[in-house]
Amino acid sequence: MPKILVTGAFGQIGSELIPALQAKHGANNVVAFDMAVKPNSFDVATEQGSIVDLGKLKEIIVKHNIDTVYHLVSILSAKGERDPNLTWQVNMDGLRNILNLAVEYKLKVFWPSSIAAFGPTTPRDLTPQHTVLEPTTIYGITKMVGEALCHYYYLKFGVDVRSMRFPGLISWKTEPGGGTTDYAVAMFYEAVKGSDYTCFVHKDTILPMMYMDDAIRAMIMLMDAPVEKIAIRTSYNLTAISFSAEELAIEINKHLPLAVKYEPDFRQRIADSWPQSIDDSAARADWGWHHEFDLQKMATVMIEKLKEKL
Ligand code: VAH
Repeated sequence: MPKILVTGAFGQIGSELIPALQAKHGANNVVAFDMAVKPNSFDVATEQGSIVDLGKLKEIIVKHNIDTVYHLVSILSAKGERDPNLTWQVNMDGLRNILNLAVEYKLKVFWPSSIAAFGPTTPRDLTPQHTVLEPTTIYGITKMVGEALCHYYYLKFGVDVRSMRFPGLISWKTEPGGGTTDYAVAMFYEAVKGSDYTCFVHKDTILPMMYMDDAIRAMIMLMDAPVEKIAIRTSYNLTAISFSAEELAIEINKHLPLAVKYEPDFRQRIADSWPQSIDDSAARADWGWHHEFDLQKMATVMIEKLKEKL
């Protein structure tokens, strides 16, 4: 059984990845690492600290005999624009710490990149696996450089680091924080609360999105794939569904009344710099990726789950 460390454990992805890893590998084989205090809803061994604290990370890896890391800590795109230096420090120094520890302790690493690694000069429709990476947000820059760094550590030190470029992730358990794609989650929350919603991107804004269950399955599939199937060591394109903000509002309206006003702010420019749809045929061919949630199925489950939660 692997002994797994999840960093950024109580964020949007971590809070769903932890129970999935515990179910697969045993509750005691997963250790959570986060700056935040463990929420009561989690039953998992927890270490609190900062991702830039190399000494602390080392201590945890030795103490728990860690051999696998899902490194999820990240400041997202919108929040990142408020403090580019901090974003660089957390996203880049954090990743470099994990990669250096991977060399020292022979760790297998998962690290999420994002479609934010792309920029306005990237082809926006069916964005190819190998294409222009000229991101215009600091978050996107940390993803672009992070991909190159993962590739480098694989080539130079043989680190088994695996990565995928996530689209916007939609989930009900823990809200995202500070991302540009957060509007898609917020729309569901407001609909279930019976409130109106003011959307910070234009109604015609189309972005690639994915339901969290698909994202969790993708991470576990990628990490389980035999090593010879992993041909890409920068980061795999990955996608599920693309829809506009208005198409999402219409879909939610089939279940619940929701009045949406569109008042684009600085996040519009970020959204406009990203692809609208992604070619993820390499992930499908190399390790069998396929998505299960389309817009209808995702909307139905999101509303059902949020009704229970709220
Ligand atoms: C963000 N959710 O909005 C992230 C994501 C594709 C976007 O990486 O910043």
